[in-house]
Amino acid sequence: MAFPRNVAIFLLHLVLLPIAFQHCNAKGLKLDFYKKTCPGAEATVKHMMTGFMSGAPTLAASFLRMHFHDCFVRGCDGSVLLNSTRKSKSEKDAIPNQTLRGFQVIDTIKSALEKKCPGVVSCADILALVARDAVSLLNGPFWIVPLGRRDGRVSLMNEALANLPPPFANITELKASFAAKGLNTKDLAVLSGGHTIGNAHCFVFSSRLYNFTGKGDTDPSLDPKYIPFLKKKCKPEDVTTLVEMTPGNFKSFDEDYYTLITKGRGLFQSDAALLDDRQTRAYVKLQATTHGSTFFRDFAASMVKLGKVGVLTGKAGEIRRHCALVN
Ligand code: HEM
Ligand SMILES: *[C@@H]1O[C@H](CO)[C@@H](O)[C@H](O)[C@H]1NC(C)=O
Ligand SMILES: *[C@@H]1O[C@H](CO)[C@@H](O)[C@H](O)[C@H]1NC(C)=O
Ligand SMILES: *[C@@H]1O[C@H](CO)[C@@H](O)[C@H](O)[C@H]1NC(C)=O
Ligand SMILES: CC(=O)N[C@H]1CO[C@H](CO)[C@@H](O)[C@@H]1O
Repeated sequence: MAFPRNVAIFLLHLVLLPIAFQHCNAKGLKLDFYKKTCPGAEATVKHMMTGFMSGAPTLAASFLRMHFHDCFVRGCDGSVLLNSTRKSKSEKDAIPNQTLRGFQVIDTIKSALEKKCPGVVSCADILALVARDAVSLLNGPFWIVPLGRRDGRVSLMNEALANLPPPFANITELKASFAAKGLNTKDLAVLSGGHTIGNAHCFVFSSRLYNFTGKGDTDPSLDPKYIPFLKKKCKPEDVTTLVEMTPGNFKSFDEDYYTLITKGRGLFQSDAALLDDRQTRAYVKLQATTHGSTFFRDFAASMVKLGKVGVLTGKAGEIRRHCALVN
């Protein structure tokens, strides 16, 4: 008697599971999510971003990185924007986040949208739009952002440390870190190209210059001709100086990141590591030798994928009134 019933349940699962998964994949995000509830929301973000970017163009890089950090910790749920409370330290207080900038800009855009349509547009969606606008305003690619993310209520410092790959990660660790978010090896090669804009602090990579294996040595994978340039900028104990990711060109979104990597001039070990895997190396070489023939298209596609990682939709989470505080 039990046998056919188990079989029936098993078969039911076979039929229902793929449907459930399809639903999960779509995640309930939609292209015109705010069309009725907050028309013009996207245009407002774009308009305000254009203003902010003309005053402080270096913030663009921080917004792109912020969206990445948001999505890798608890999914793209705005958790990176929450302040610590008396009881618990939030993601903002984790080491990788100490260098994020521009939170006030997000708060300003949020208050404008709250005036326009209170309690409707999530902080997680604002961040996804701001990252897109930041890249396209630096003459990078444009992509359509599926919307409808809701905001999480939890943000934990230790989860940021556990989920964000460190700059000294090797290729195996990087691939595993991306795979854990449903992103493949190509996404890793493509999204690492985000390092075509912005700056890094000397302390992030200075061990590669001064003490790579604890013997006062340099990283052999770093172009020896590049080392004097970096040493001149970064003294051993420097904790404040910024170095351009792609010197001379860090404000333009283009394929020069890949060209530098082929020359052994990636700033972090995680950048150089892209040469240690057949697939990522092939991607780096392709973009370097074809002036980024597919980079923009690929970046747009991988950003849309990144923006869907672990999103809250429907009735999950909330729409925060202030991006730094849960309701
Ligand atoms: C693959 C693993 C990655 C590692 C290990 C990594 C690590 C880092 C580190 C350590 C910094 C320097 C922060 C500082 O010193 O201020 C940085 C900067 C940056 N990262 Fe990444 N990152 C990774 C992937 C990504 C991805 C996927 C994106 C976006 C698509 C991204 C975008 C950026 C940007 C734009 C900056 C410059 C930020 C600024 O100028 O303020 N990174 N990254
Ligand atoms: C969040 O924290 C920042 C930095 O500590 C502070 O400037 C800001 O006022 C806080 N925001 C809120 C809404 O409490
Ligand atoms: C990468 O790092 C992990 C852990 O730190 C180590 O076990 C592994 O051997 C390394 N892989 C490579 C390819 O270097
Ligand atoms: C280099 O690293 C080793 C091991 O971590 C440490 O003992 C040594 O003091 C470092 N040297 C310098 C010059 O920082
Ligand atoms: C932007 C931000 O909130 N940065 C914080 C990162 O963490 C340190 C302490 O660990 C804080 O002092 C910063 O304010």
